[in-house]
Amino acid sequence: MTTLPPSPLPRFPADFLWGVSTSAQQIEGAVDEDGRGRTTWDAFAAEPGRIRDGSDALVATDHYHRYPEDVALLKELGAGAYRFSVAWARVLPEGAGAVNKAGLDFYDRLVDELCAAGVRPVPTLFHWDTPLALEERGGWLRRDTARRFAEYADVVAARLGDRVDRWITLNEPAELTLLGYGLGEHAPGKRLLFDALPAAHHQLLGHGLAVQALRARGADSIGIANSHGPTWAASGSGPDKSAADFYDLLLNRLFADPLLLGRYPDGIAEMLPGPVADDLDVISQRLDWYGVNYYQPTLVGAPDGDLPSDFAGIEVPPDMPFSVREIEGYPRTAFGWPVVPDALTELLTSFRERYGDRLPPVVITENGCSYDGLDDQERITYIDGHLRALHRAMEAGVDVRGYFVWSLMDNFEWAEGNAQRFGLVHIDYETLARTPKASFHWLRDALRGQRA
Ligand code: IFM
Repeated sequence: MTTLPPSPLPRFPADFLWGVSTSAQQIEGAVDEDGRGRTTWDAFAAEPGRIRDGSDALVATDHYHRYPEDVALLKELGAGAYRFSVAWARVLPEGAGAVNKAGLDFYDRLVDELCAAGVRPVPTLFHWDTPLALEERGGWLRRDTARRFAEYADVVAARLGDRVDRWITLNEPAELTLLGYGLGEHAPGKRLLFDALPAAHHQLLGHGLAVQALRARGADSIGIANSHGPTWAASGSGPDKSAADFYDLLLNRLFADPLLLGRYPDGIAEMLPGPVADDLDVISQRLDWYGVNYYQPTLVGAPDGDLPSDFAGIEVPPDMPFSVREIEGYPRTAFGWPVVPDALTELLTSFRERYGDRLPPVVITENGCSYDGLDDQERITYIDGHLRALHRAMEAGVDVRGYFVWSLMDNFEWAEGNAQRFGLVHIDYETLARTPKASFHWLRDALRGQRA
């Protein structure tokens, strides 16, 4: 069933970290078990019309109960590492205060199982599932949430730090800011447009405070998973170029500049709640590595009412100073996202140019695609193409240390529900049976080839 692409992959360094990723809300289920608190996504998914296919994440893939089977799949795949996320509300049901021992016990068991299978655990502390109790007090719009996040990081590190040596603080603060607080298409469903910016700053501050907390517990390999992609101007015209620059600022620089340069792009700091200068010292602490989630480039032009304008399938309000255009001439995933491996090389080499020595070693913390079916040849072509593109970036001098596929298994794809399937392993949502797809077998063989 597996059709290998024409030539073997180029060889990556022997110590390159090969992994796959998931997140708690998207796979765990068991939302009312063992004292877990409610999350913003529990509440959001329960609102009629929020999830495109009407599904929810109450059971998801039932990973909470089936994690031994999932770890066995990781072992069979030959993954060197597994990036999962810890659900804050399982550990601290109210987001702060009393620790739920049973919640921590789950991650303890998972980490033990991974270590026994020879798979390195790489936890992400926050992957969008804000405890509802904190959201009701203002969530990431409020500075206090950053402090609570650092306290939570300390609790998790105290319990897992003896077996975990690589940590990720946040996943994609850009998407939570834009989609969750800016456009209201994700939880917590707020449509604040540019008034969402404090949520970006407080997540970054939470990241910095969590780095301090983790280091105080002895962690020495800490990163963040930021989503980035090249922004292409729709034409060489001044208005299109300015619109593309603005979009690049929102998606890329707003989140990378404060972390890597210790400053916000011009004009942004004035729009943020203070004390921003002091916060920037915390935010820009040295990172051991920088996680990049890459999916696609974006073609951006000046606002134009006659052109289709969306962001990842979401309509962009007409008052935005840019319009997102269709990228023609490339294959598309089931989600409609253009498949452009070369843009990964472009992204990484442009980051190297922009940030120079301030850019720590890079790890691709997510890359993947949605396609249907078990014989997913398109996913094989996608991963193969992106690995070759990654290798070209390394040959061009970018220091890349690892690559994680999104995702180990099909899962709850946020506002899309169960309809978009990103997994190497197929989930039957009726029976919860796991079936490795052709891409799983292909990757297993490719990883064997790298180890040979
Ligand atoms: O499923 C998401 C993940 O949670 C964050 N990064 C993008 C993936 C695909 O949309």
